[in-house]
Amino acid sequence: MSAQHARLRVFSGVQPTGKLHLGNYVGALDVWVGGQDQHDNVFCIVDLHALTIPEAVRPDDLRSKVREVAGLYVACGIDPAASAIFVQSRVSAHAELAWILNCVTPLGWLERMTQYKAKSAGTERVGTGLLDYPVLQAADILLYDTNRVPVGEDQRQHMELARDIARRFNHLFGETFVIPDAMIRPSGARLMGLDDPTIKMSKSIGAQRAGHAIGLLDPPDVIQRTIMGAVTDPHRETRFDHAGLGVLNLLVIYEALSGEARPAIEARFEGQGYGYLKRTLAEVVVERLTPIQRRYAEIVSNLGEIDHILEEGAERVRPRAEATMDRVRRLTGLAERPSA
Ligand code: AQP
Repeated sequence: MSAQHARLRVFSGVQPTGKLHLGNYVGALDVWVGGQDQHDNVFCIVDLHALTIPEAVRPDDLRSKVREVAGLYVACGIDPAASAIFVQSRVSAHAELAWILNCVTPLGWLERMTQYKAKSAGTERVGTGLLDYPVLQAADILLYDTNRVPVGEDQRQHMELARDIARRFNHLFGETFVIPDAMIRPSGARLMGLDDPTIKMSKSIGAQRAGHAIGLLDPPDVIQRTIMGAVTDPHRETRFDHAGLGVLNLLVIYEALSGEARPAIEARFEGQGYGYLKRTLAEVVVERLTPIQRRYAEIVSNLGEIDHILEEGAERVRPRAEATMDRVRRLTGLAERPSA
């Protein structure tokens, strides 16, 4: 049976690819920080996932991105004393469990994943890793008896899959895995591109198009320019239920960062024009990101400290991962049963 722990176990991760953006912050990091004191936290930098599009991988960039993401975790408020922060590939149980879960996952389940369909569309050669990505993600989560997974809306389908895989394994081999729940904030779990509010703010598109995303490390003038250039519409509608997609996105970002209630936000921006909304939002974003950027600069001035945090985090989680693997190996016949 799964290990019991008094506080809910939370697991989540970010890929060390591209520039982390405001969507990653609002949809994920800020939620992690908000629940940090109540939960038993495991936060991973999922570098094995970054290999799923190998053409995009530059080995030196990957190494430095891992440290950048770790630095941003801490700068955003993840306390390494309260939460384990580690790199996925340093705990080999992730890859081992992914293989075993592959063997219980029907191919059709993976082919249905919308992210796989979107990322493989129009691509001549698709790596098996891209199809298999959600199984590795399920392994990441299930390895730690995770109860809650704080993620953005785009991960909802992968979370359902992780639950299905856990149930199927439990059915085939006996109760092993805790069935995890996604933790998705009611508003702000899917920030949209500022240059195109019909698509989600994304790292890969942000790398190709200035004006798409707000990077967590963007200087204030870039943040202001990006927000002032955001796509809106010819109306002057700033009510959440009536606004066009672009304006709604700005209102949702404002709501997530200001913490103000919707009626107060609507009253603040009513009849003011979009220029005022954008200027006010830019101020709020800069105000939130400036201290994060300051802390980040301090943290990365000591890369040895970041490496230490990551090593210590891996040491903390390895025994938990091994305990799960022990159960899995015994139940599947890969190891001896416990002696009676
Ligand atoms: N636009 C978003 N709004 C809210 N949450 C978001 N997340 C991603 N985009 C948004 C959440 O951030 C966490 C870490 O993201 P990731 O690195 O695993 O996800 P990602 O999908 O690779 O990020 P990108 O920027 O969108 O990459 P590409 O360009 O490859 O598609 C996750 O919890 C995610 O839900």
